[in-house]
Amino acid sequence: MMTTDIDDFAGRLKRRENGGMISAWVGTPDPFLVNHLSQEDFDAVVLDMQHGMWDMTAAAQGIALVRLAGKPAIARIPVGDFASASRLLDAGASAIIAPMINSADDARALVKATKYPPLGERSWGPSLAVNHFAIAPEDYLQRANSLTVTLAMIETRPALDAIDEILAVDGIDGVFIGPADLSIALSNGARLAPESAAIDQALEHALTRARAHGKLICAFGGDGDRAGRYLKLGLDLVIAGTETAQLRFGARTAIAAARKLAAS
Ligand code: 3PY
Ligand code: MG
Repeated sequence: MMTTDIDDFAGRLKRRENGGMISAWVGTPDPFLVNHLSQEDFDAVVLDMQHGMWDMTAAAQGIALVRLAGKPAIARIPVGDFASASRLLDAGASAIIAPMINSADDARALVKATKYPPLGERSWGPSLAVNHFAIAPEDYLQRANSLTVTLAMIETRPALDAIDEILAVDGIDGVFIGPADLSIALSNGARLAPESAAIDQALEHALTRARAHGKLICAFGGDGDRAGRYLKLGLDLVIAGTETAQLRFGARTAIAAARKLAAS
């Protein structure tokens, strides 16, 4: 059976091909925007349904367009919305990022929705996924647990304290660090400081623990520099800013270049 880059997403992540992956991150619920970003040299595209405004129909269309570009689509679900995790996998998502997973119980609830037995209780109905993966339903059933990746977000104190228990849950493929929420939690609400020494320390600890469990570690980086530092540290998949940050950075850079040339 032929294996595409999308089918082998989990394997490519585990092998840390190309020094780790860089994914786009899109909150604006527009499949056409996803179509444009998918043409850039990203390894994957995240649709953010937690803080972005995606509904299920638009997300399913977005997933299709990412896949059309030959790349894996990842969806971040709203907090505790595990039912949507199953639906997004049914629509062909290659990975689910679940925010605020603070305990082994949270992690087990996530696995229940994202993995078929014996790992979980994902309900059968991969209507679009079987088309996207182009395999027979029986093959999809056998392979889905390893074709798709379940990532638990670590972004609170209880999550950091329970990171070993979370990583030990069968069916959790790895953790995804949320530096913004984690910085708010660690400062008890005093600061939004995703690029601080406290976050670096937490990240290094999480990296050590993830490796001890043989699992993946990913993180949100606010820009390219941050993403580069995370990759250098050894993370498996990183974000290099939101689509709106990248759009506005591009606009500012173009305006500044035009003004500079005009004034010279
Ligand atoms: C965080 O940094 O808290 C995130 O959830 C990344 O978007
Ligand atoms: Mg967060």
